[in-house]
Amino acid sequence: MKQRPAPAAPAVRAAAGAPAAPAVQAVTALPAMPAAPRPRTIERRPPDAGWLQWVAENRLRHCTPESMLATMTQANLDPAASERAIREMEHNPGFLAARKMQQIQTKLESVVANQHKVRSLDPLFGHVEKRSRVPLGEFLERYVFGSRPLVLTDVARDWPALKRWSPQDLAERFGHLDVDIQAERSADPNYEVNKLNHKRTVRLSDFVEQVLAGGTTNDYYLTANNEVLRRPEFAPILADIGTLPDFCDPAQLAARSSFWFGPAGTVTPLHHDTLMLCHTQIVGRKRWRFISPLQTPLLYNSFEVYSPIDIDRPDLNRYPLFAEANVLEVIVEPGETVFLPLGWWHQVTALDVSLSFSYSNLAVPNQYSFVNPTITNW
Ligand SMILES: O=C(O)CCC(=O)C(=O)O
Repeated sequence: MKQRPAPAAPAVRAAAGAPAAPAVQAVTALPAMPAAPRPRTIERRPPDAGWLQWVAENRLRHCTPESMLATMTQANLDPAASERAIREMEHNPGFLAARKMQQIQTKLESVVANQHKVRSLDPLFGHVEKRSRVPLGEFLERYVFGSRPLVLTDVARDWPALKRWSPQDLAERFGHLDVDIQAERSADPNYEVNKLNHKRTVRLSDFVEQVLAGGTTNDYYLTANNEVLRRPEFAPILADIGTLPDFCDPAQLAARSSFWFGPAGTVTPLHHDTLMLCHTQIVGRKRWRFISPLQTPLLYNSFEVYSPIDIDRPDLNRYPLFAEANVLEVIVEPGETVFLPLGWWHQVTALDVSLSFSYSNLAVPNQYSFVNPTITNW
């Protein structure tokens, strides 16, 4: 705002006929005064297109007209125009179409919620089983087709990787090679969604040193996106993988496996994959948290395969439905293998410096397409 100049000081004069007044010294220069604050006129704008969409969305979320009007008035919108916009929305053809589609979505949500209710009657629901020697037929029936996460304790027991792999071994055998890691994650709450911005190419020996010296942190992580196993220089890593479980196709291992390495404290945020996979812990432990795909409506998935919820610090004011989610939890030890059934949401935290290996070469159909939302301004 432009400052108005302070008004000039009036000249001081003695009134005619009045008793002589004591000599008054004329004030010639007063210090400049800031302009007096003018009473603020609040501009009451009518709701624009963005606000009309806001009205429609919040009405669909069952907000009351009164609460919406209060928010709009607080945001300095014209109360009469806001009240009219809220009232007229009830008859807007676009809004009425959205209401129809919402009914279909609500029906589907009630169908999956009921499926979840029945599944959670299983006395073993809520618990991630750890098992060895699971016969192929039972594995397929109970865990793959039955969609239950599982930890297999024996399938990797004889892998050379378990004896050989360590950060030092990585540095000795592959330290001269460059790898893509994710870095500077701590400064970005959306580091996984923005993973391409965090991609850095580093010398593996330097990264091993950083992990060993850096202590517990989520700042850097060599994740599945590194694609190192597609490079011939890293073939010895695959040679350390022993016999695969009988439900896997060994011919597809090189094309469908990934390697993970990072410090204690890495967190892979809540997301779902679009295929089933196994994830074998070679060094260190990880905490896996799982949520059934049947509870997807509680996870506010509005962008690709991600949920905005951090299971460690859920913001229940913003995401109240999450309070109803059943979170299954298991700590996976070196030598153990997680089986991740299709579509299960998971958040994974490394409890130690960790090396692990994941593979999706299941010998059953394992390519699924999910229709993902891409709403960035939810
Ligand atoms: O180990 C991790 O940090 C994440 C693992 C994961 O999300 C996966 O294998 O799909």
